[in-house]
Amino acid sequence: MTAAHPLVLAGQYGSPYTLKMRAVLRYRQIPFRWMLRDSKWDDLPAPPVPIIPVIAYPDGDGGYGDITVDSSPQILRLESEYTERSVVPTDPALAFIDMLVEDFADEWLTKAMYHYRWAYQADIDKAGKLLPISRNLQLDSDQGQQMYEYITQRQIGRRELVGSTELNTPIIEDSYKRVLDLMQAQFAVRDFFLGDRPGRGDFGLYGQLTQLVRWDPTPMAVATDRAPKVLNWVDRVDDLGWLPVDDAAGRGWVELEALDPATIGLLHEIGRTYAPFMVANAQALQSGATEVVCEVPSVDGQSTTTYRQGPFGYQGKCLQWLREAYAALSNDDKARVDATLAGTGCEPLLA
Ligand SMILES: N[C@@H](CCC(=O)N[C@@H](CS)C(=O)NCC(=O)O)C(=O)O
Repeated sequence: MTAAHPLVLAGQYGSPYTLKMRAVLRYRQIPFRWMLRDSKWDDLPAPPVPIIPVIAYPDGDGGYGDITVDSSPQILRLESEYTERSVVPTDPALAFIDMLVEDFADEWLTKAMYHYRWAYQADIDKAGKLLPISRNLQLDSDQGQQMYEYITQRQIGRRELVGSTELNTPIIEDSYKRVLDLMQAQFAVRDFFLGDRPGRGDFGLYGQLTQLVRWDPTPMAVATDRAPKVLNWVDRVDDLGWLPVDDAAGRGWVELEALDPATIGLLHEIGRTYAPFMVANAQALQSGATEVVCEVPSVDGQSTTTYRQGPFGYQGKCLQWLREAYAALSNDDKARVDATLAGTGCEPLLA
């Protein structure tokens, strides 16, 4: 693939997964052409599922070949095609932890992103005004108002689907604040969670945080007050094409047995929130229950709060992929992952 005929990344500025993939491509120095999805420049064939981001591969004949969606498989495909500046740690056990962090960001932290955007009036207003313009800068004010009504009503109506309800609000918002605190603490030690170079998990967190700390006013104010380093980190990760990386095997990654305290703290946060939710979700899908119900412990472990939402099929698949990745590890690496996750609350994910 040449710079003259590169990949196309199609998405939107208000989409966490789009900006996640743009940051991966930039960091990896992989040439790509940016395309605003659903704009007048968008000439892509329909993807397999109508979501963003879309990565389109050239067919070698001036047209489009493979049309892909879903950021984690997109990252893995790029790993198989380009070797330099990999985002997957060379140690398979550390790579598993990285996958877990990415999935937490994509499947749990995204609840905070959706919640803050569509639960608070200032955030609803901003998104309702800006999202339609991203597709068409020539939109007139009548069309803008119509789109505002359409988008805000549709998105607010979907809040419950991802668990953004009154009951779950303290759980979702506390988890967001906890992630901010852990990141603020981590950046006192180093720039990323698993080393001096970014992994999949960092890009997953970055994607959600582009919206939370840099776009939506309510969570941005929380972050500015609580974790200013996270705002600056998001600015940095937006384009890490300049970051020097030593590609010799294993260079730049931490030892699994010597994770930083805030990284361990993040694993505890994953075990406190995402783990009970993902396990209960898989059980609900299996039993055909209409509701996922789980208990989420408080950060100090002194009490629990009930979390409820409808079952989510895609997140059932995510847990299955995680379990398959664990099963594919050697016995020695499984034991190292087990030792790392012992006491974090993540254990039921692998049971
Ligand atoms: N698991 C997917 C999630 C992608 C996703 O949910 N994209 C959202 C926007 S950020 C979307 O396209 N939603 C449907 C829509 O906007 O119509 C990934 O990692 O890429």
